[in-house]
Amino acid sequence: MSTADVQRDARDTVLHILRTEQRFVTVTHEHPDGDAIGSLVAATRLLQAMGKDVVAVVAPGDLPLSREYLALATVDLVTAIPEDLADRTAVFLDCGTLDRMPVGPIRTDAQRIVNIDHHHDNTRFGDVDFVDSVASSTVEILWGMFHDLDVPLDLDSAKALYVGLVTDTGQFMYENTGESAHRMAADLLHAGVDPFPVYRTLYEGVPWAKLALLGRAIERVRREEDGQLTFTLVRRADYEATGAEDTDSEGIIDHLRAVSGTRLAAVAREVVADPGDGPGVRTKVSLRSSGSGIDVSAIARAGGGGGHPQAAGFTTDMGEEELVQFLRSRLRDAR
Ligand SMILES: [Mn+2]
Repeated sequence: MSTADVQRDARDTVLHILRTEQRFVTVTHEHPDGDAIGSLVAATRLLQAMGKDVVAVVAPGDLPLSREYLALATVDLVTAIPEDLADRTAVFLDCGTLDRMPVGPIRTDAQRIVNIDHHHDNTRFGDVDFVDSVASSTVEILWGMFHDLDVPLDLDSAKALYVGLVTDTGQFMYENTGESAHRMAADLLHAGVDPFPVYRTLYEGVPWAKLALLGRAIERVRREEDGQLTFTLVRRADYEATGAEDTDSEGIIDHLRAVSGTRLAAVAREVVADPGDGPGVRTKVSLRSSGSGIDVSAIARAGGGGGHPQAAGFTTDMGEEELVQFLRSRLRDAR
């Protein structure tokens, strides 16, 4: 079978399961971004509209949602795993690997796993995997499913889909933005989404602490390999000094990526390790390519993570110097 046939088969199988099964649990990846929350909420609403019994589960550490996404919580997001998990189909959304889904028992104890995602390096961990790496976002796949399943788009679902679309396409600026993403946007506006308030909520109303954190990160930028690598490290001390939260580091990388000459942008930020990983601080590294042909997901995989060719990340115990040397050598190899 051709890849297109395999894709169509997987899609049909997923649609069949969504139509015929009655009980579901929906989940997404840890530290959910706009596409993760958007696809979780939209998938839950889609199933509810079809009369299904569906429980949307998030990790305790992921509630409350960050400020930008609070308005999307138009379904109950719970941290308790349903007791009848063994009778429920788990729908994983926007999860490239099982490791990214923090609610352990759902990986092992659900009746079956349906994996809906757009990461090209998705590990295909599901009983059914619908991975469409051409889609800009997981919400774009779900948008298609509303149409395939003849479920009318209500305003709250459209808003959830829109937030996922806007965030995963970098406001329609990344390379994953195609005709389909714009058609989807038009359809969501037709369903009643008002883009300006969404933009305001996502990108304005910026807490001062976030801008102060950006200032410290920019001050510490390093330009390596003749400016082809633009790197910064956000330390715990920066969060403490500014009063910023972990999620306030989002967006710093776009400033680095935009610098002339940059082929690889990297933001490392120190995070307090999960209790299960022992005491101490680990470093999360986000990578972006400037569209210059570097596959940053390959670099991320070499560091133990994953992602998309243009946007990826990994978590490491490397210190700053070791990390910069790692990125420099990977950048040289990518030439
Ligand atoms: Mn995504």
